[in-house]
Amino acid sequence: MMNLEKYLEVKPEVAEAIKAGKAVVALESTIISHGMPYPKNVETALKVEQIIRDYGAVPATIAILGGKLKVGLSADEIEYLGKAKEVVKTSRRDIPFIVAKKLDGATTVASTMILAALAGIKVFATGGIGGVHRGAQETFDISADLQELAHTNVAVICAGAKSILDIGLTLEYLETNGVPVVGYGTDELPAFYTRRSGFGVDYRVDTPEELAAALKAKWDLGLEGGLVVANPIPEAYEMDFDVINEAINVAVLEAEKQGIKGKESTPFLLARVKELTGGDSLESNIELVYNNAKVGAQLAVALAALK
Ligand code: PSU
Ligand code: MN
Repeated sequence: MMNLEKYLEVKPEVAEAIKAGKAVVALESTIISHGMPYPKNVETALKVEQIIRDYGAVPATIAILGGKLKVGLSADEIEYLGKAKEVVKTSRRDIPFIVAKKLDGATTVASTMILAALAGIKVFATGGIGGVHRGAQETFDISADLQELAHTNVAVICAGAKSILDIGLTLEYLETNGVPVVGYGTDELPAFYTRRSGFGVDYRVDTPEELAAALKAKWDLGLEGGLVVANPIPEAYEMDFDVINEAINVAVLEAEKQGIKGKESTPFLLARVKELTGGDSLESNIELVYNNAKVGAQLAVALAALK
């Protein structure tokens, strides 16, 4: 690609690891700026990086700072992102404008995948992906994350699909776009706060090595696109199915009444669900991200061993 250095700044530790074929895990920043409140967001982001190191991989938190595409942030930069008020939630369509205007952008799953792929990172761990929203038949609210998964070669480890989404339609959309949905140690798709959703996954894997072998085959064969690894929240942190779904139902109705749409929709729902559960959902959210960081690091290590 032409003149990539003009735009892209890869942290030296991350660049060296990529060059040496070592395990690297990408992390997103919308979860920091729009997904969790300060200071929990910063604490969580730093601990996620530590977990990835503990499991033998190098973390690369991704964001846009002053228009620079940053792959790998310092602790100070993470703190800055967690506090700053003017950080723009940045998906694929926003990248050119955030860059040209030299603004700060927090990357979503879609844009984190794009920057990870530009830098040569294959594994990305987060909490939840965007998807087909409830009522999308009317609103057309389908996250750009799903199209990115269709085209960009990065595996995304998440805790399944949140029921702020229409889980069934999200799975249909992924199927149409050739994106495998894999259960990590489960035959059932987890629903973020809960280990169960009532929906099955396409494939179950029980080890990072199995997953790495499938990814290698996918990309060796030129089957472009990503893969969703759905890793259930640890039992100890699981929420009560009815409590969380009641909160989500209330939040979805409020969003509809208040006419919340477009990119505001997901952050609104996340914040309301947190309020309605008295903060319980935030604790669960943090724990499932840690669990995904661990599996992400294990997968990155297994993939590196295959090369
Ligand atoms: N789901 C979560 N937490 C999050 C997000 C989703 O549980 O922080 C964020 C991710 O960055 C995801 C984005 O990529 O929301 C999706 O937003 P949208 O639906 O506007 O595409
Ligand atoms: Mn949307």
